[in-house]
Amino acid sequence: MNWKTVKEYTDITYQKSNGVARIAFNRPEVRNAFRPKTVGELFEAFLDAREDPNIGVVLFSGEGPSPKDGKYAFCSGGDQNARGHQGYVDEDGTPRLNILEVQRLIRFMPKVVIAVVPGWAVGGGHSLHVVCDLTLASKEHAIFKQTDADVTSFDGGYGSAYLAKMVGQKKAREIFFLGRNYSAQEAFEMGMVNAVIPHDELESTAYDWAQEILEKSPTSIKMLKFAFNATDDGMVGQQVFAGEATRLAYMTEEAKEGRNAFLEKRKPNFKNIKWIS
Ligand code: 1HA
Repeated sequence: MNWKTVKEYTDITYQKSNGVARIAFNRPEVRNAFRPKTVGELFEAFLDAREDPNIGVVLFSGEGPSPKDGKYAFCSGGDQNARGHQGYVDEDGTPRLNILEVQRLIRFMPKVVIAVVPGWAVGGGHSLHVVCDLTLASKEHAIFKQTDADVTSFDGGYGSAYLAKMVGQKKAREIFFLGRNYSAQEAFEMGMVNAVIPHDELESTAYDWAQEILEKSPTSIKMLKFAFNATDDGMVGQQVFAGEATRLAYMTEEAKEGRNAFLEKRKPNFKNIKWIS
């Protein structure tokens, strides 16, 4: 791993190495809770990773441990100190729920996003790991917990409904209705974690998984991600998948003929194109 910092941020770290981007919360003293500034930085970094044609996998993690008590966290959700009357508020005074935009960016980016969970994944932080394509968790320190019903801030979208697709309705309801702690092993057995990794090997294992994915065909990975999503994403899922189908169609001779005919102000000639079944 030869991480190069892409840009210095206040609330996150953002690095790249050999086809992999690594984006991590960097507020370990509050268990990596996010405020609007954090979310703005996340959005910018994820957008950059999405647009970079050399990046195929994003590792999403949390820096740590906390300088206060040595504990690790992926993310503890919205910073309750920044929570105002209508949402999370920064210096500009505008109340925001903009973490949902980051969720959508992760969900719809044509690249694999892996949640690398070194410690607490709680509330809106739990929902973020749910929306990622894969989750790798620290054997010793990862703890999964849903506090939404404790703080009256409920994720009725991917955080709950998509979680239920993952672990089943009964288990998802237990997670939200009781708000208990679950170890990495328990989360693995429920089906919401792909692998439980010794803490010291978590980052290198995540990097290895990313490299393995990068050996695959990028178009296949992209189409598969959108195919897996489509069934749960309704018309938007269809739109995203269909957009990529259109891109593939653009590469055909008939698409070039259609475009050229328009530009040359003539009728298109599709006579030589075969109707392949
Ligand atoms: O659900 C949504 C949304 C839904 C729809 C649309 C938008 C949404 C946006 C956000 C959210 C949410 O994220 S709601 C859920 C908000 N988060 C929480 O309810 C979790 C609150 N934290 C905890 O339950 C615990 O801190 C913990 C289980 C993560 C860790 O416990 P631990 O190890 O005992 O540490 P603790 O002592 O509690 O915390 C360490 C420090 O971090 C404390 O500060 P200190 O006393 O050292 O000054 C603590 O206050 C701070 N901290 C932890 N989590 C947060 C936090 N400060 C602000 N906000 C936090 N979320």
